[in-house]
Amino acid sequence: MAKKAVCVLNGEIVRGTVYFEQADPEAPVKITGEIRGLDQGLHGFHIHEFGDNTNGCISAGAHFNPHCEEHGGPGDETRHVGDLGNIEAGEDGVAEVKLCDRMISLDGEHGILGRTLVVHADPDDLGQGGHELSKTTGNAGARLACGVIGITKVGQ
Ligand SMILES: [Cu+2]
Ligand SMILES: [Zn+2]
Repeated sequence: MAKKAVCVLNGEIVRGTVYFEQADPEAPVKITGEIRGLDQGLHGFHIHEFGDNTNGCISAGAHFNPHCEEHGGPGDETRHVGDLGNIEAGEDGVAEVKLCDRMISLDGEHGILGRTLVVHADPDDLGQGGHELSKTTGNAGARLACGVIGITKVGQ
């Protein structure tokens, strides 16, 4: 059965709403939505391990990584489950999110419900930047906005 989830991203300036939809547990997850208040360009976009925002986005912990892999890009075989790559904002500071991912799920071992979606200040180098943080965070910089992913009504 189809499952649907939503995340309301809240930051000082950056705000947005992102939807996740999965037709069945084996299907890819469609990710759609809109995020505003960004600088033009690429911004790292990840699922972080914990659905905890008690001290802001920092409490969400590291990238969701149940298999202890290195950080990578969404198309890489070696990646964190939570590595969704980048979103791109236009001149107006708005990023239209339209992604499809085969690694995350709304169920089971790769389930993202109850975890945190984070938008970063800088581009994610997808593990290729040669920076000391490339293989852990993609050197994507500060956490501009985040929100916990929750179950929502299907067909909404
Ligand atoms: Cu992140
Ligand atoms: Zn990662």
